[in-house]
Parts: sequence; structure tokens; C-alpha cells
Amino acid sequence: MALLLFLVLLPSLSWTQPAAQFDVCRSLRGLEVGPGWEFSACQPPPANMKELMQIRVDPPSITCGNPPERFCTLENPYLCSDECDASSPDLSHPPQLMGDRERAGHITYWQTVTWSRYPEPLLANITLSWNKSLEVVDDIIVTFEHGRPTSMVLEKSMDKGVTWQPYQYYADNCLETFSMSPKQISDLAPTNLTQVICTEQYSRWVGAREEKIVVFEVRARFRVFAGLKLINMDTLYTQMETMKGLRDFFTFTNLRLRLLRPALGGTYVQRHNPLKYFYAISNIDVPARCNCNLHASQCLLRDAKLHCECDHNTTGQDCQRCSRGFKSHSWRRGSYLPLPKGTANSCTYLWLEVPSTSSHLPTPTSSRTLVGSWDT
Ligand SMILES: [Ca+2]
Repeated sequence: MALLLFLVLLPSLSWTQPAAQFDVCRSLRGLEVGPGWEFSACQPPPANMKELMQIRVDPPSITCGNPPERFCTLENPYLCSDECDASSPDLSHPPQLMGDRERAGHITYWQTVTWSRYPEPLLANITLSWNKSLEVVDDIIVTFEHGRPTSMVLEKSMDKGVTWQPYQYYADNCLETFSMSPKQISDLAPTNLTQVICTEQYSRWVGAREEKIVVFEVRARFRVFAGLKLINMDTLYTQMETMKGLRDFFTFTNLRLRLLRPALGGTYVQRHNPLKYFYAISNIDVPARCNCNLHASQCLLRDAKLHCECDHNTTGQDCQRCSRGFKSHSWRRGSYLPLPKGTANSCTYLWLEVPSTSSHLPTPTSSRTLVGSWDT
């Protein structure tokens, strides 16, 4: 039985309001043109997809607590009273604590082993999977406890983890770490908005408590077209339809964080005290909506998997093909254009013109026959 996914709306997102024009696929037509449905492009509302992500950490042994381990703080390296122990509910830090709902004032986090193997790099991959094509609608925010990494890469996959591509590089020194000049979104022009950049904004040491978050800036990219307060969403929608690669840039099925070097506390690595170097993540926010190719206004959780509730005679997890018998035209994605209602690009019945076999029938001399062109 399909379970209705109660999408957790993000009321703080200004995106949700301007997007309302595409929240409904169909409406009743006015009586003057006859009763019936009027179709338009549509998309499901955004949700915080952290509630639905599968988290995998590689290598699995990188998670702390087996065997139990002590760790210190960067600010006070002689304060080493904390312990990670996988066998104790109070002292364990498993991966699911990156996506849990926290009670107010109680921070829960995943944590790695310490850098006892220095100078061998302390590497950890965190793969977030939804098994569904999603469209990010606001900033992806990763919250680090005990300091942000000195360098890391955010990657994405659009084919459920078969192939990967970089999304953004993060380092305290982009040139040295990745041979890239440091950039910010404000350095980008509308024509190169989909460029993969290296930013130094979230990697410099400013104190573990002062700055905890690493951001993939989606809102700043939208602002380039939609304005500072995201009021001109029509411009963004138009660009999504016309600018090559823009829509794909915001689409993914999986994300991967490759943690390459932990926080160092603003100085060189002090190898006599490796217990103060490790990664700890308390939360990963992924505000996104199901990608339904503008053919659905709802996304449901069925057998633990997200599915679009397809309209416009389409079917498939992403409404990516025509339903049975509705293939008179090849499948097309819906369109935001023309604004404000967009175009449904529905699949339609497959009719064939065949000659009439009855001599009694008056003109027209042909009848229309529905031909089942069954989709598989
Ligand atoms: Ca948490």
C-alpha cells in the first residue's frame, strides 16, 4: 500500500511561495468553453529530503567507537575527557545522527576515529542516496561539530551512483589543494552560473564553535536571475527552460561528501597529539523536491522508495514516459513556459485512421480506432 508522504514543507523558504503557480496540475475549465479539465505544468512542493536519505559512510571502520577511543578538542588539546564508544547508546556516534531530528538543545552527531595514522590522510566518504531524481531548491547545509574540514569535495550523481561529478570544492587554500583559483558565487555571471568552483569561504579556521556550517549555495545562484529577494522567479523559470544545462545543474539522485583533511585549529599538524583531529557532522539539510518532469504535483513514498504521482497520462518513477496507450506523440517534459501556467505536454491517446467496413455508414468514410501501444 502506498504510504502518503507527508512532505515537510519548509515555510522559511521564499521559494515555496513563487512556486505555487506550478503546484497544481489541473483545474476545472470555465463553463463558457465547456466542462472538463485544464492541464498545466506542475511539480511537487519542496521538502527537507534529509528525512528520507540513506546514509553510507566509507570506509565503515572510519566511524569512531570500535574500539572505544578518547578524543580532545582543538581549542584545548589537553582537554581529552570525551569518549566515543559504539557499544554505549550515550557515547556512540553512528552515521544516522547526521539526518536525525534533534530535540531542542540536544545536538547529536556522527564522528570519525582520530588521526592516529598521520601522515596517512584521514579520508571519509559520506554517500547520501534517495534512489530518485531530485531538484535542489535551497542551500544544502552541512553542520560540522568540532571544526570544519580544511578540505573537502561535494559531488553529485544523476544516475543513482553509477557516475559522479564534482559539485563544489572547499579548501582553506584552493590553489594549493585543488590547483583552482578561489571563487564565490558573486564572482559568477549568468552565463557561467553552472561552473563548478572552489571556495575558501567555509574552510578557514575561525574556531570550532564560531562557524560550523559548510554551504552549497543554491539560493545565491537563483538570485542571479530571480533578484535579491527571489521575487522574479519568472525569469528563473524562463532560464530553466532556455539555458542549456541549468536545470540539470540543480538535479541529482545522490550526493557524496569526500572529506579529505580535518580541521587543524589554524596551525600545522601537531603529530604528538592526533586525538584532536577528526570529523564530526551533526546535520545535513537538503531542501529539494522530487523531479517529476513537470508531470506531477505529489511525490509518495511507496515500498520505501519515492515515486511521482504522475498526471498528464505519464508514468514511471519520474513520469518519464507515456502511460499505456497514450503514445500518439513521443513523450515530452512539461514546460514552465508560457508563463504563468506553463504547458502540460500531456501524452495523448493513440488513434489510427482506418477505413470503414460498413456500407451503411454515411460519411465520414473512416472511423477512429484506439490502438493499444502498450508501454513496458
Ligand atoms: Ca543530528
